Amino acid sequence: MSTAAGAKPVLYHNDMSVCAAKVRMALAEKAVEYDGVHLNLRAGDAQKPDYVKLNPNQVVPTLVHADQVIIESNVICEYVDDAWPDAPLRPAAPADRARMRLWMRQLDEGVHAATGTISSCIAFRHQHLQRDPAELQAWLERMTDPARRERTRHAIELGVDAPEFAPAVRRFQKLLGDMDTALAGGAWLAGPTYSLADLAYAPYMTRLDHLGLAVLIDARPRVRDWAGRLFARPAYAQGIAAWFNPSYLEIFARERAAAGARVATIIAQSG
Ligand SMILES: N[C@@H](CCC(=O)N[C@@H](CS)C(=O)NCC(=O)O)C(=O)O
Repeated sequence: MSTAAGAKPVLYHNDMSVCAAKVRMALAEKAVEYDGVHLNLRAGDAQKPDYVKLNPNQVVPTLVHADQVIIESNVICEYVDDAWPDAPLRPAAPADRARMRLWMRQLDEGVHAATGTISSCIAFRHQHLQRDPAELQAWLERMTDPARRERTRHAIELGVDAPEFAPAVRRFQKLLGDMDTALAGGAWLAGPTYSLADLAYAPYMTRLDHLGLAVLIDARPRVRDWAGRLFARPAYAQGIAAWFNPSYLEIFARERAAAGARVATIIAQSG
């Protein structure tokens, strides 16, 4: 299949990165073969000069295909759909396609940052706290985005007491409420057809589950049913579930009960 679009692509990614998982699922939907370069984010691989030349934002994923470097997971997903057009992942109807883009855009406009916050506050902080403090400090200093540096620092130092934690949980409450409304009007987020909008949210729904926030999904039968259909796709197994890192699953399992109690309080308070 990959030969249809010429050269075999190279994906710079990370097993547990939600943005990278999204792109792996898109590639799996298209049965595109690729060479993967796995980055160890905790070791600062995304900050190394050779990688920064490809991705100046110091993040995964990056797709290199036919000498072209494509960054930003949503952009990469659309690129994949353009470069391997069989089995389209974008709706044909213009209004559905516009809705698809609005869903994807929300990820860039707050939902991804909220995911980083809840992931770091509940789980990833425990990985960071085991690092050499000077090395951790240097890693934070090298982050080019000051907002990301600030919220990461708070998450590591304060956990679920970080000022960003409750707003991040509330952002997910709003998101899932909006999903519930959308799914009342069609089987998939952008309308009657499965699209990049659905695929893009698959790793985020998984992260909620891993972090003990599945209650937000389970409280909404339409969202629960949609997530079930999403998780049942072979591309989900191939692009996402196959990459679960056992050491991360162990941290999620250890930390999510305490976090669940805090989340329940935040949900109760926001009524
Ligand atoms: N807007 C970017 C966000 C990418 C992003 O934040 N990636 C995270 C992993 S999900 C990352 O690489 N973080 C770098 C690090 O933790 O060092 C995209 O959609 O590609």
